[in-house]
Amino acid sequence: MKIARVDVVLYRIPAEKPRVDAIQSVEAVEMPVVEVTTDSGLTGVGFTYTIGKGGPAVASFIQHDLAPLTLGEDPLNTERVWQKLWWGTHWVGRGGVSSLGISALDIALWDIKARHAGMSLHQLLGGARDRMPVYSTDGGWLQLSEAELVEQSMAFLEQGFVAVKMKLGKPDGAEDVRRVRSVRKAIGDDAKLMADVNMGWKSHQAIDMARRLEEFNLGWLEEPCENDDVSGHARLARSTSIPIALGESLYNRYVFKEYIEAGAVSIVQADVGRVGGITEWMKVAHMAESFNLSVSPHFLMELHLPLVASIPNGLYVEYVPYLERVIEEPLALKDGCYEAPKQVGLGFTFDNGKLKRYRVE
Ligand code: SMN
Ligand code: MG
Repeated sequence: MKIARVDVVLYRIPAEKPRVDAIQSVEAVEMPVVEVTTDSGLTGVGFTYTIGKGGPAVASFIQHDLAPLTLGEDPLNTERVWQKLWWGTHWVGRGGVSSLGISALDIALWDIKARHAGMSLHQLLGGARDRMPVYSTDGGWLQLSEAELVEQSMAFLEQGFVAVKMKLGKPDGAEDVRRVRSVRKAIGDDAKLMADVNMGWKSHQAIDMARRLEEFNLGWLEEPCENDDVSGHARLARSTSIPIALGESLYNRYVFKEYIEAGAVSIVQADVGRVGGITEWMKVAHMAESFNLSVSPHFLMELHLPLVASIPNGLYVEYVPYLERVIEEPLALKDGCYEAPKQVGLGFTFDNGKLKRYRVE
């Protein structure tokens, strides 16, 4: 089997409600979607995403630079093709736009591999568990008033989500502490609560804030500082009992290795749309496993569900609905969990009718 054709289409899905964190407002998600067609007629779909900017650059990089490297290759040789893409564009690569582009293509190849095998991606990758617990981020955004934040956190727990996450990074740290205190008081001591700073703090500030947040029994403190600051996170991790979670802004396995080696991360949040696709995501997940660390992937719940359920060290799926509007069967929460999809392929299908209204020409 050989790759005969690669088509790329860019979509831009505007946010249906405000979502603000310490560094950005998620006004739209741009989604370059790749369809790979083989000479036997089998097709696979992959995609990546951006937070509203850079989508055209990623789509163009895929089309002009990455796609030609895949033509004529056997799509089942996912590792071989990944290496070709990585080394073929290393001069402008090793992260950012190129990692996003490689992710989209690599995901499409795994879709083909699963379809060729007649298997679900979840089982093809190991099928460690049948279902995964889901936490919600969607009631914790920074623009919410304290009263709205409390109300929405409670509402998501009442709906059955196993935990909730709230955003931190207000200009005044005392306000962050107040907001966490209010949420913790409202949801009770036993409910699981996480907090996400989206890289909003300097390292000394993070150490101070973590100390002030110790009493609230947070499940994790996410992306406290800029993601290039491995040693800052290591100092923070040594200073606090709150587990440090990060990975959504890391673009290859070597950076994860640095964090893990430095003892600077406890919850690994690799994002399959950014880290280089399923090939790289699985390497990161297994590396985390060998260090006895949990994996709780960032965003993209539809695709992360089969991935995180395929490994033994998966923790949660993150609920932030985006694809819900453009796929055929939205996920259904049951006893706080999503069931790992059994269908052949990635586990969900884009609804082209719904998708097309978001197409960028
Ligand atoms: C996040 C940021 C941007 C889009 C979706 C989600 C966030 C998270 O950092 O971890 O939920
Ligand atoms: Mg985050």
